[in-house]
Amino acid sequence: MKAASLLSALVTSAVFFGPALAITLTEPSQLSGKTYDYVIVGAGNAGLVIANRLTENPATTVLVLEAGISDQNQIPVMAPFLGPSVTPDTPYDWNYTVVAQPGLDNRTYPYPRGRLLGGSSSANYMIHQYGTNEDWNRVAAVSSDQGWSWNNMKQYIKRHEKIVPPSDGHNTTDQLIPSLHSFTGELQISLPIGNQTTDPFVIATTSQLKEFPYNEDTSGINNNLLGIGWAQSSMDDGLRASSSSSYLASANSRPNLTVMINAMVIKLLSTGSTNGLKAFRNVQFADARTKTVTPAFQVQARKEVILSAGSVGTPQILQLSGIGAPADLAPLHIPVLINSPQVGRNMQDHPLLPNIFTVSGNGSLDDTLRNASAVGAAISQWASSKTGFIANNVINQLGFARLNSTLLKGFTDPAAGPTSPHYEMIFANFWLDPVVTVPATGNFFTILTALLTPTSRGSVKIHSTNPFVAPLIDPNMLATDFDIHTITESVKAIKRFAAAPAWSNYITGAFGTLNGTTDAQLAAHARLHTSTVFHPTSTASMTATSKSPSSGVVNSDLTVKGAAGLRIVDLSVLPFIPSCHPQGPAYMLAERAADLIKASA
Ligand SMILES: Cc1cc2nc3c(=O)[nH]c(=O)nc-3n(C[C@H](O)[C@H](O)[C@H](O)COP(=O)(O)OP(=O)(O)OC[C@H]3O[C@@H](n4cnc5c(N)ncnc54)[C@H](O)[C@@H]3O)c2cc1C
Ligand SMILES: *[C@@H]1O[C@H](CO)[C@@H](O)[C@H](O)[C@H]1NC(C)=O
Ligand SMILES: *[C@@H]1O[C@H](CO)[C@@H](O)[C@H](O)[C@H]1NC(C)=O
Ligand SMILES: *[C@@H]1O[C@H](CO)[C@@H](O)[C@H](O)[C@H]1NC(C)=O
Ligand SMILES: *[C@@H]1O[C@H](CO)[C@@H](O)[C@H](O)[C@H]1NC(C)=O
Ligand SMILES: *[C@@H]1O[C@H](CO)[C@@H](O)[C@H](O)[C@H]1NC(C)=O
Ligand SMILES: *[C@@H]1O[C@H](CO)[C@@H](O)[C@H](O)[C@H]1NC(C)=O
Ligand SMILES: *[C@@H]1O[C@H](CO)[C@@H](O)[C@H](O)[C@H]1NC(C)=O
Ligand SMILES: *[C@@H]1O[C@H](CO)[C@@H](O)[C@H](O)[C@H]1NC(C)=O
Ligand SMILES: CC(=O)N[C@H]1CO[C@H](CO)[C@@H](O)[C@@H]1O
Repeated sequence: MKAASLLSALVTSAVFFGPALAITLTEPSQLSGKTYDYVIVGAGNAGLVIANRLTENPATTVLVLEAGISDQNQIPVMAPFLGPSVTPDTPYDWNYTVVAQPGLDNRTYPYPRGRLLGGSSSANYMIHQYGTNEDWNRVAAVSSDQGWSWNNMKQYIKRHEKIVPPSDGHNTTDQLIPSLHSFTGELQISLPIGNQTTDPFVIATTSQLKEFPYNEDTSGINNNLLGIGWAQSSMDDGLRASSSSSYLASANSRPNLTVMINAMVIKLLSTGSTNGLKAFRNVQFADARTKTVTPAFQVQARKEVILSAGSVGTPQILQLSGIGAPADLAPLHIPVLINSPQVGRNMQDHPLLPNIFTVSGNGSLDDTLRNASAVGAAISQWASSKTGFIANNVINQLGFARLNSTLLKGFTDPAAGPTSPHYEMIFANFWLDPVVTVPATGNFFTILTALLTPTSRGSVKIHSTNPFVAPLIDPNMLATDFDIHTITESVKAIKRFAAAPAWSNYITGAFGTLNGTTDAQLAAHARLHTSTVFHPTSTASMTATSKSPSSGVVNSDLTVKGAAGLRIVDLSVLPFIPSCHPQGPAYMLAERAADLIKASA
């Protein structure tokens, strides 16, 4: 979003101080040669959950190595509405770009990943959900481990979430089902400030059109993601809640937890063997600020190294360490220590398509967002009282839907089950396109659609032995007939939505190529404007423990197939992308992983 550059230019005018993270270390050389029970690579969404849970036991020592910077007092990171300004191409971002995408007319686009404490949970748009019971039951089926089934996983939601009141304190009856939720966990979740101009129109449409029913709780916790309702977000009283502001903040004073920023992990080193398996208990790292691998430092894990570097970083580190497909490693002369052909394969992501309508009047946020003094005033208001639109997320409602039987004809249904959605709709009271700049004039309403069940699979591959050279990232967007068909149907669906009586005095037209009327025109619109919801998964995919590395990278307990002393805990292990925003699943996965690690110690 290019409105983002305006926002980030203005944030320096405001001053705000969050809680201090007292024991975070900043000089990688401080640690060289040290030994810990566990070394976690990546202080991201999942990594900090593990760090917190393992150090609940005061006898367990944990080191977390993070390449990025601190999230401390970073206004764009803390202010909910500024979420879209945290990336791309900022000090908080890895600044990746995808390779040319044939399904998108060979376009490329930025591929943000958080590079700071909290990882992508500090850089994301904060929408919070848990997926469907069918999503989790499919993980259980693929891994032959009932521990991943919904019936077991739902306990981790109780431990994880802490529902808090919305920052405007409004009555949330019918916007969330309190009896299903937890008010005592680690991460604060709340409903938005509900006074956007378009809020009543979105809600009215759910009673005007049977196709778009109202959903009283969009988290998925009631086993129903279908329908449209109020977004739940990881925020509290006008501030972002991330794995850093929650799980790390509450563990940070423990002397047995050490967190090091500016530490770029180069590779894992083989350390002999355990039970006939190659062990990888040494981690080599460098000072990320130097962008060179010398001098290199080393630390050792007594028990395990836990890779939590995310769906891009984790396969990159595995490949650099000689764990991967021989065909990927041979051209770089990296010795194959574990032949694990699925490393970096099976990548999935949710394609995101901004569909923009022109609207009458000036009730959208566009005029305000174009006005530097108005935005500056709003940021100052937020900094002093945490009120105003900067205290809110960028969207208030979202919804989920399935293709019906007619539209599924000729395809094998790729959804996790018959009640899991195929696509999503996200409603924004302004021009919200992460790639295309807002025009200089005009007022807009955006309905972003996302394909939740892509059948395309992509890849992450290194093309240099230098860890500072970004890997080739190929999400392979809209590469199959099903994917282009479904995203095209999602556009037709939101055009039906926007034609409801509720919008008759508001929406004035379809902007740009959204004006298409034929399937071919709308498919062309999709290929021209689709990018990402930033949800890569599955690049170190889980299969049953009995299966060999030819089938997948990790066992059902997340240990790396063929290796000892090495586990992966981040979204790269999910065999299928969940049919929702995946930070909730990342937290659930990490909560169970912590139990698995404690049980095996
Ligand atoms: C812009 C954006 C918006 C998003 N919006 C939403 C949303 O609204 N809702 C939602 O549910 N999800 C959203 N997501 C997705 C979600 O945030 C991620 O899927 C999730 O946080 C990933 O968690 P993870 O633990 O797998 O990886 P991450 O949280 O990305 O953690 C990986 C960590 O490892 C570190 N690392 C990587 N390589 C190295 C290395 N070599 N050495 C040391 N450290 C390393 C990284 O810096 C990072 O801190 C969004 C993501 C982005 C980028
Ligand atoms: C990403 O780009 C920003 C802005 O140019 C820069 O400050 C930052 O250092 C870059 N990050 C990386 C990892 O190169
Ligand atoms: C995309 O690039 C490929 C390979 O260069 C080429 O064959 C193809 O025609 C291109 N497609 C489009 C739509 O330009
Ligand atoms: C919230 O609204 C509901 C339904 O209108 C009402 O029953 C309830 O009393 C209200 N709660 C408060 C605290 O006002
Ligand atoms: C929304 O409410 C806030 C106060 O909570 C107020 O400042 C703002 O003007 C309201 N916005 C609209 C569009 O009504
Ligand atoms: C919106 O339009 C009204 C009526 O034309 C005008 O009074 C008001 O100043 C406008 N607001 C903005 C933010 O442009
Ligand atoms: C910009 O916002 C300020 C209030 O902060 C207002 O006084 C001014 O009229 C606005 N400018 C325009 C062009 O709408
Ligand atoms: C499926 O949806 C399409 C588009 O709304 C509609 O034309 C068709 O009649 C529907 N089929 C069934 C079986 O409901
Ligand atoms: C639809 O929009 C495109 C892009 O703005 C434009 O080129 C085209 O002429 C429009 N078509 C119609 C029928 O208005
Ligand atoms: C091994 C180690 O450093 N353990 C420390 C962990 O933290 C507790 C306090 O929470 C200390 O008592 C331990 O000595």
